[in-house]
Amino acid sequence: MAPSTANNNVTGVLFEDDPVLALEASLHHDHEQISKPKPTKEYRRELVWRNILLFIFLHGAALYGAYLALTSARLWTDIWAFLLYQASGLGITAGAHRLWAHRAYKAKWPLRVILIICNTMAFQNHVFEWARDHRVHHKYSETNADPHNAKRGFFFSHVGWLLCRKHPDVIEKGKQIDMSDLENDRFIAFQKKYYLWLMPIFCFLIPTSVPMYFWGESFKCAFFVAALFRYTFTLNMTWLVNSAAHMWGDRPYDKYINPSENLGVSVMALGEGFHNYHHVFPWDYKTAELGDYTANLTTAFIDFFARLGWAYDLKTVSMDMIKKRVERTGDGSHNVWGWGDKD
Ligand code: ST9
Ligand code: ZN
Ligand code: ZN
Repeated sequence: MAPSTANNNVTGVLFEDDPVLALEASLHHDHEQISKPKPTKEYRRELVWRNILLFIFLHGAALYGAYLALTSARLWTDIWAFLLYQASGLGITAGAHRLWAHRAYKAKWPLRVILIICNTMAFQNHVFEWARDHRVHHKYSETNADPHNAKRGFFFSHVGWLLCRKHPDVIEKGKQIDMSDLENDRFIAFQKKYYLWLMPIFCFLIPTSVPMYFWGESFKCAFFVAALFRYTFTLNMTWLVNSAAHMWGDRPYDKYINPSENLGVSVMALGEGFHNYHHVFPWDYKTAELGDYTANLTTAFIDFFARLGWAYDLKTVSMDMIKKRVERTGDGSHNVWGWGDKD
């Protein structure tokens, strides 16, 4: 199915049925005002030692897993770990992010089942929590209400935000986000209800059991390589979007915001590093201007299912609209068709 440009009107009524797009539209012209974090006197960072210890253990175990992957694991175990990284990554990018958080396209139930399984394999909290945090991130980007506010530094936006209590503004503003679409989604409700059962099965048990059962891998190699190393690696590739892609790269669409075009992050995060574009046009199912697949496996994945008819109503942005925005707020680095070249 051909991508539709029907929802590309930032100021029009076309967003009426989409809270996320409506929010983005209303924020579009107020970004500078919003992006200045106001210091809140009462806030004191409170560390969560349980998480700190768990993440230290996890990263230690992942390093050991990386060592085993290079020295004693079977080749098939390494391939299996790589495939799980891609599949669980798609559960985040095509699932939690583009489908559920942004509603950038629609998916028929078999695709939603695939995505919810892949998403559970990624263990990045259930989709409802992930999407709510992400909607707050877009609406209040780089303010105290942004869960991983990049103005608090690389470490905080990468992982630090998972190691301390949230700023009260995140919770206060988050409660005002319309989540009714996901509250009424039976797949999301099912995953949320049974997450503490489903997550260990899909993130750790199945990834460990398959290599042991099908090609006689040892428990040690299967668990440390395909479960712990693969999980931790995928987490870090995801977190790079919040840290690196909010700091380093060009800003061809809006030089007044920090999210940037970071090709390295895009390759590793399956197409999610074109972050300047994404923050300006969050409803585009490609999360990038171009439909190029080389650094955007997620777009290839969605296009494949669109051909099957399982993904439909793919939203994009018209060339004219992009061009106007590039000329108005871009940093001059946009050189596709020479648009960004300033006299
Ligand atoms: C993980 C998530 O890693 C990663 C997300 C990355 C996002 C990236 C986005 C970039 C774009 C996409 C790119 C994808 C690339 C993928 C590439 C793949 C290759 N609004 O949470 P609590 C309420 S997860 C409204 O305990 P604390 C909440 O409902 C890793 N309300 O806050 C609750 O209310 P009630 C694994 C909110 O105590 C109350 O507040 N998971 C909101 O401050 C308390 O909630 C973990 O490590 C909101 N936004 O604790 C778990 N938020 O009581 C980590 C909360 O009424 N999390 N509420 O139910 C935690 O342990 C805790 O959340 C905490 C904060 C310690 C961080
Ligand atoms: Zn962002
Ligand atoms: Zn987003």
